[in-house]
Amino acid sequence: MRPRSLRVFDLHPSPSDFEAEVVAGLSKARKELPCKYFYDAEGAHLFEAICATDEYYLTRTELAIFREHLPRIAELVGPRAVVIEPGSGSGIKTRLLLEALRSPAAYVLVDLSRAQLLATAAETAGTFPDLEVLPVCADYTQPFPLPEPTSTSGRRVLFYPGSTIGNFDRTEAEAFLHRMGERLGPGAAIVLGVDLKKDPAVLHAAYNDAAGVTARFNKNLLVRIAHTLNADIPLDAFAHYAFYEPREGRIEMHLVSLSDQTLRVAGRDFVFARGESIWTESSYKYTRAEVRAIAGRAGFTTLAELTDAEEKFLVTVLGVPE
Ligand code: AVJ
Repeated sequence: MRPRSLRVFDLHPSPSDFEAEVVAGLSKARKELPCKYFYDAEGAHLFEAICATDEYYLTRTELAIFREHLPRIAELVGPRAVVIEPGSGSGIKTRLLLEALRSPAAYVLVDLSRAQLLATAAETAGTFPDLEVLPVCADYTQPFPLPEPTSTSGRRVLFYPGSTIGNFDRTEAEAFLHRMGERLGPGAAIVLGVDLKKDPAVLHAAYNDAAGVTARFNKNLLVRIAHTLNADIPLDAFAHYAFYEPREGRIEMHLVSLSDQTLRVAGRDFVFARGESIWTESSYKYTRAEVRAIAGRAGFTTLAELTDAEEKFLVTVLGVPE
């Protein structure tokens, strides 16, 4: 098969953004790093490995919900949909959705990593010859262009699975949904995957798998900084530390310095005391009622709430009123 040429809408996110954000994060009194930078090639690979661990129930549970309820989702979305996916990951869930929909018109995928974006775009175009594939290389937490399909199309549907929304705090999550609703316009839909509040021991285990894959995923951020920002970081000088904070309803993931040490990153010195942490990620958990409330305040109506028997994970379909 001749590969179709794909036009990329490129906002050119650059390595200097990474450097500036790392320097800014490590300069704070409470050091932090943006979790969107976990996903270089190695990080994306480690994330796939996390999804396969026994402890990380999220991916497997969400996939089971999709497998069971896709006909319902497809019915709500309707024919000739334009599927928009911010942060296109490995693409398994997207493939399932595209297969279930009735003659989807276009697939707009938005990702920071150009290599992963192009790989997923090419693969999807190969699998769905009638689909217009429109890759956008951008940081989707910032304003990004929404390319229009050339063919006639139906509903716009934002596909945001995996509980990725959990990386926003609650205020940001609502603001993000609100922005997307305005952007997508009346009649649009969102298929949103959200991890639900549950026994903290289950949550704790999901971010502290016995094989240490999550620890490697977390530390890979330091590896990435060491490689791309010319830093010398002794990896065994930091510990992976993740815990559930029930009042905030979130997993916090940290890298904790095991000694007094100074890291030289991008020509600057960052001083760490023993026990000091870099906050690398939050994963907020919700109740069904909280999701409904946030969606409502963001201007959506809830069209469907799909969950597993144990209510571990929620897939909700939201609509922008016409
Ligand atoms: C991809 C952001 C949904 O927060 O559960 C997995 C990333 N971090 N293990 C999550 C992650 C640690 C994941 N998200």
